[in-house]
This record gives sequence, C-alpha cells and structure tokens, in this order.
Amino acid sequence: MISDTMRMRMNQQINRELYSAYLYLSLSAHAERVNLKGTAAWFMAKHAEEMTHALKMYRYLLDQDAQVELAAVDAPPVSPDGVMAMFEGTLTHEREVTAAINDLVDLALSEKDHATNIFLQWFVTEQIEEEATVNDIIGRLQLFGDKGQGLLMIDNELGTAAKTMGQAQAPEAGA
Ligand code: OFO
Repeated sequence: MISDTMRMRMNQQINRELYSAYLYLSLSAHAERVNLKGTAAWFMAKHAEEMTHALKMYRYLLDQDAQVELAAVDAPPVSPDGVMAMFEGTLTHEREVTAAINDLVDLALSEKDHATNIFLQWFVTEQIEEEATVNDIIGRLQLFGDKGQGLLMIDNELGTAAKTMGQAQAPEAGA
C-alpha cells in the first residue's frame, strides 16, 4: 500500500521515463539521418532502457495495488545539430531525472515508505551509471574531436556499446 501522493508522483515519474524514451528515439532518428549509425544505435538502446524504467514503475504500482494513470507524453524538442550538443542535452536531461528520483526518495523517506524507498534505490544507482556514461562520451568527444576521424571512431565505439546495452538496435536503413 502506498500513499495517494506517492501514487501520483510515481505516475509522474512513469511519464518522465516515457518522455526520456521519446527523447532518445528522436535523437536516434536524427543521428541516423546524419549518417551516425553507431550514435543512432546507442540512442535506440537508450530508448529501450527508458521503456524498461517506465515499465518497472508501472509494475511496481500494480504490485502495490495502485492505479497506473498514463498521461500525454510531451513531444521532444527538435534535435540539435552536432553530436556534442546531442550528448550535452542528454546529460542535462539525465541530471533532471536524477533530481526527480532523489525527490521521490525524499518523499518515500518522509512517509516512512520503506518498500518504495527500497524500490527506488535501483534507480538511484542507475542514474549514477547513466550520468557517468554520458560524461565519458562527452569527454571522449572533447579529446578526440566531434568531427572527422575522431567522430568516426567514437561513432563506431557507440555502435559497439549499443550491442552490449541491450536488445534494441537502430533499424537498418531501408528495412
Ligand atoms: Fe530512466 O534513466 Fe535516463 O532518464
């Protein structure tokens, strides 16, 4: 049993996770259109990850006999030009998600809601990893360049990373 406030806030977080999935799907499409296939695959894998985050929360609410209330998902912004801007935007977004997760943990603690607190710890850890991964990509873009050979190398790395990140891959062009 969770409080009405927690139910409402968890539903808002489901919406935020779905928005994240939508944002990364949009970035994947943009990357593919500018021929960054590895980057497109990486954002597609991120899209799949965010869907699993939303579904974890969805499952938690149902397991707590709480209502799932799906709201409209905002449209993502027009994707920025340049791979650096794409990853900087991703980092900014993930930091906002981290703050939202931390707020949820604060609420769980203030309500002495131990079950939700334990449930949310997985997300706390996940956000550390997500921010670190994106920070690392930005660092490599700064080091090797976000154009020409440096970008080609990093795009290849992102394509390889996408394979280990999950099931989802950017659909083959023309498939
Ligand atoms: Fe769901 O972790 Fe990113 O947003």
